[in-house]
Amino acid sequence: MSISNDLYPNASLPPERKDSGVPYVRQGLHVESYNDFDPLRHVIVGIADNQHIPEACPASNEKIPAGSPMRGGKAGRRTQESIERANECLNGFAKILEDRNIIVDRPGAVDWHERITTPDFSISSGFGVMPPRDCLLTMGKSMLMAPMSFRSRYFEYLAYVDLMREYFESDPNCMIEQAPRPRLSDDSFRMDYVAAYEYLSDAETMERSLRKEYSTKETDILFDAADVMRLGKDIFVQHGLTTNLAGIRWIKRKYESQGYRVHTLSFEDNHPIHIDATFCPLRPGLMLLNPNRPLFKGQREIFEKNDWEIVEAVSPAWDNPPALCYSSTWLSMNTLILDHKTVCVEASETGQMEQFDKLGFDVIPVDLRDAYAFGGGLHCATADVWREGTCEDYFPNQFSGAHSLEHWEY
Ligand code: DAV
Repeated sequence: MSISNDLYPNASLPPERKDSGVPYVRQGLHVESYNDFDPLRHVIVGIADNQHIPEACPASNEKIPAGSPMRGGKAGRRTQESIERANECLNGFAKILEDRNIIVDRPGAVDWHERITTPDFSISSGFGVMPPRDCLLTMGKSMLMAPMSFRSRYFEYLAYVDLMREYFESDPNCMIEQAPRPRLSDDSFRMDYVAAYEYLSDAETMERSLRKEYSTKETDILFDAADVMRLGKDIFVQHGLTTNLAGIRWIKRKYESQGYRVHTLSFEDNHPIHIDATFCPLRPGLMLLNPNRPLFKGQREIFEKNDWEIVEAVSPAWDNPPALCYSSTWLSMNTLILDHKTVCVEASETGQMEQFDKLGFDVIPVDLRDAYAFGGGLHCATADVWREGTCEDYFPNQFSGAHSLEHWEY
């Protein structure tokens, strides 16, 4: 169906195509990235256009605080005013990157207002495409569209299909891929857990999380791309409410055959969702850890045995996230690293900026807080297309144990 440009003023237009439908080559386009810190050359920055708050679904329920209007009470289009303000932030961020000669693409337009119905479920609307990081996993010269575990995000990959088609035509060495599609039927979730969640205390949800029991079961192969942390040859995947063990096993089987080594990571966190406000690589040899979400026992070892330093992030500047926001205040540590000594940090996070300064980074403040509610921070709002650099071995000292999948199998 054709979509009014008025509703999607910031979306990229479909690429110019030959009569056959083949997109014209974009000269010089290059797809390649192995980590989050090598020099950034080309990136996708999300948009807030026509974003909706969908009805709660089994997977999102676990993340949305009990009593929040986002449980369904507020389902519908976000206010025009909040959409415009979020776009002002996102467009400002894109401009900062472009001024540094980084190529910026934006997602395409998809009608998020439409009800989503599959043979297995139905939900009031889609979500939007502010956080491309959740959906797109760039692994070397391939870009993979993740399965996703929120029902409202089932079709989110559609916003990237035209871009991916253009990348595929323009870089003869790149590959575009789609992970297995999940069903997300009621059988994919622990529905009793979903129902009980409303009434559980923080201590009870923590206990369940430590037992590694989440709303998502092992029925589908599930992962969000933002649960995957790329460090050259070594890939660390967080097991939590958006990524299950089948998802990790799929990632392992797919990428280990290409020479990567895939490890699991778990943190003491009530509702682990996406690793990028929990454990973030800053440059080779340096990690930033959320002090409220310690690593599970034994999981520091691989970092320590390979001379990586783990520093704890300072407290966020805010006591609460903005209204109607899915994420925690720890978006303070969700930054975009431009190279080994330059980092974009949200402009109100003064403590976090100071910490980066002390760690030897040049800090670029970026006004983004008013876009947080649309899907996250600076890292969430971007997806790598190209970073310079090659696939390095940062962990030559390998050992089996706490990071292997077998450790967590049940
Ligand atoms: O701390 O709420 C946010 C990550 C969003 N991608 C959090 C996790």
